[in-house]
Amino acid sequence: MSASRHPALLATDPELASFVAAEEVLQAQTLRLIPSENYVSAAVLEASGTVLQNKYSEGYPGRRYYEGQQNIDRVEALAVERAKGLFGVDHVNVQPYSGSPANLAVYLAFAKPGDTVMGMALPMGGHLTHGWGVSATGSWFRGVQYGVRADTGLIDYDAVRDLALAERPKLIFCGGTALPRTIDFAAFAEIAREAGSILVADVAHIAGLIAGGAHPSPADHVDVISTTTHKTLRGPRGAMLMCREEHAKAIDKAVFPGLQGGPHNQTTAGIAVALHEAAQPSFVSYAHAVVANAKALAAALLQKGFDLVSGGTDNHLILIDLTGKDVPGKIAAKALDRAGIVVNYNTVPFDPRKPFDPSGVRIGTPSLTSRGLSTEHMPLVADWISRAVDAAAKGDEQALAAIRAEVTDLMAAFPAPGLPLA
Ligand code: DSN
Repeated sequence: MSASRHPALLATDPELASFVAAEEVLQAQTLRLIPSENYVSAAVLEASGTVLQNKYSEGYPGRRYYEGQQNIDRVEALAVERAKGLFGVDHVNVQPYSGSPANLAVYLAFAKPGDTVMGMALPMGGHLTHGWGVSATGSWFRGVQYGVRADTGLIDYDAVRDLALAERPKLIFCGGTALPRTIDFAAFAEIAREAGSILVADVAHIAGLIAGGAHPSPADHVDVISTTTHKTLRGPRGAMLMCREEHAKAIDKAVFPGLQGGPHNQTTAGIAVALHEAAQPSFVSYAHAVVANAKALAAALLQKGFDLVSGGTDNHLILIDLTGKDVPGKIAAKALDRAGIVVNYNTVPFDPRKPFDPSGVRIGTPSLTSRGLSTEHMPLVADWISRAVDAAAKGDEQALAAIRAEVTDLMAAFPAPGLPLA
């Protein structure tokens, strides 16, 4: 593998080109289990690196503040139409730069500083932008937070309802970043209706599963759907806001001119391609395979004696609670990395440890499924994880190196989309 895949970059800036080439090798040779990551196709990569990069186009198709938008308008309109068809929604804005700005635009559209907003607590599996204290959303707004039950690890919808009725928040967010179970959008909708709140489904993690029919859709239940485009949806790093027609103006105005300037047109093009790919029958198979792999991996990990938050998974994500293994999440994650298995350390609900050194490890199956690994490989993946955690406990670097060699071997047999062959 060499940097000659990018000859102009290599000629102009060999140092930077060498970093990119090294990243290509790393992504090709490792088992990537971070549930918010994926491999985009070569087509998405190409679309994201086009001359659309050269354009400014503040405004929306047909209503721009710059001339020369003949082609840009068509690109953005195509992305919007594809998203509307795929997710069954009235209105889509494809301009948010990423998930956090998309969520901030929702606040701008519906709330005023100081208003009460409600979301899942970050350590319980929520997201920073759902009103958590260290985020602007938690300091400019009054965040009240719900969590999961200690005995089941599942969202306690009665407690969510009690909190919503007591606080009457302007906004309620459902969804998060470490939720291994199906979100009951209908239950949240009923609660939001009773509380008089705008309901926002942040489906960043599961958008691809929804598109592929492997997770229920929030489209009929919520006011706004917020999503990134680069996780299970397998597009470039960007975001979309989707809503019913009645909220279209408020959302568009909040994104531009409320929060952002010119959209990143090269990203919009990549999103359009990813949406086209996600509308194909093969993506339905992909989404279901992601879930099947996650369930098979969870079952294999349970057999190896791991504790999983909520006892398993319904989606693409597994949260391993390492409390019983006496290896904290960070030490395990770093050892797994040395073994060629890339994960992130994560808090578990009611974690006695601090977020920068928590008790859990978060894993997921979107990337390995994109490479074609199937349920038959999941016992081997669980075995590697188990051996690496044991090796971490013993400080056995040789064992980690041996796992890394096995991982590299298997990955060579499953080329990654968008990457050169190792
Ligand atoms: N950083 C993303 C994740 O890893 O889940 C959420 O924003």
